[in-house]
Amino acid sequence: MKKLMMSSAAVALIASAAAADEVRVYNWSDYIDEALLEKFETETGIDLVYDVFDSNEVLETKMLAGGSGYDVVVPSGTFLQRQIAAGAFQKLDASKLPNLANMWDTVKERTVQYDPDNAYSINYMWGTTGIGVNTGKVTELLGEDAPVGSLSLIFEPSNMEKLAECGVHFLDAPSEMIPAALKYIGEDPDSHDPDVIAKAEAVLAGVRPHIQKFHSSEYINALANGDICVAFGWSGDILQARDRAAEAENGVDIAYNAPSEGALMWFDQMAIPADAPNPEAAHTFLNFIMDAQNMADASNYVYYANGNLASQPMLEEDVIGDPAIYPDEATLENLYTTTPYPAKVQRVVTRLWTKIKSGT
Ligand code: SPD
Repeated sequence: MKKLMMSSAAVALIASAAAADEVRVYNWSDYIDEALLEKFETETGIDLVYDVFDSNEVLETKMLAGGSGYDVVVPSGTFLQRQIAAGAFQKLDASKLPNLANMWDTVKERTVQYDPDNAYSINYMWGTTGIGVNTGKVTELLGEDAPVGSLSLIFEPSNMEKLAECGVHFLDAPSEMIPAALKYIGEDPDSHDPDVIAKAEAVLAGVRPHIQKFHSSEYINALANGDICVAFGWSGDILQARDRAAEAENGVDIAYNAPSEGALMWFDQMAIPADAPNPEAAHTFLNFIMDAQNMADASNYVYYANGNLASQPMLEEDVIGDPAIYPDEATLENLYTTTPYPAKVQRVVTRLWTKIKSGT
């Protein structure tokens, strides 16, 4: 058998030829219609490798370590801000993104707080963090007056003690759960003061025995199948659970509520890692996603709002007309945003979260 010997220059040439035909995307799970991924490959001839995650913390570890091998990733704004500061991303080349013209100033004006001038990122979708309930089961256990739209449903031990019978999931996301616990006790959800953050520990510890699981994606099917009755999770995911249950005709009725005390509003931003193997194809992917029809198809499928104004005429009425997805002015006023924890505070948060999860 003949052995093929290649110079390192030849190996590099072959590797770059492969990269020219491939784009590697790392996005949140349950966040796109797979038909769009096929459409991208057909329209552009570029092979798409599409991997998913369900945690900003997991994505951040990869971004800060470098060498992820991804061309496009989708951190939420607060995490993006910290990663830009660490040099994890490259600036976008607007000349390769004609569909930037489709983007919505109202969202761009909000995302500049994380990415000044929106120089490194484009909004993919945005939403809120709130309460998903199986209406029938929660009413059965807590009565008609169950506080389904209040954080007291999940942070008041006497409620949680009863709900434990039918199953409660919390996000495995300290950057979401700590602000919510602080909001519940009237503290600033964006506090970076370790003494204030410690107060969230008491709230979370008080209900810890009644939480079945900390997980950031399993709750969609668990709610839809009736395996759990409450999840504190992301708006569109809970609305997807509602639809999966309706399609299954299993008698499970799921509803989403942004907490009346105030809900976290977040923005998931598409960005190109500084060391992306194929930035050219990354720009092609971003421009494809920003097409108005493509973005409308994505939102119609996953029930999240997007930052693309031109897509709005193509949105289904149960998306653009649902204030849980496109909040009205009154709801908007009751939403808060957060800023990245500095490294020292992040360590406090990580320790607290490990302790809460382990239940010690
Ligand atoms: N299944 C898609 C979920 C997207 C959630 N984005 C995370 C927001 C974090 N603040």
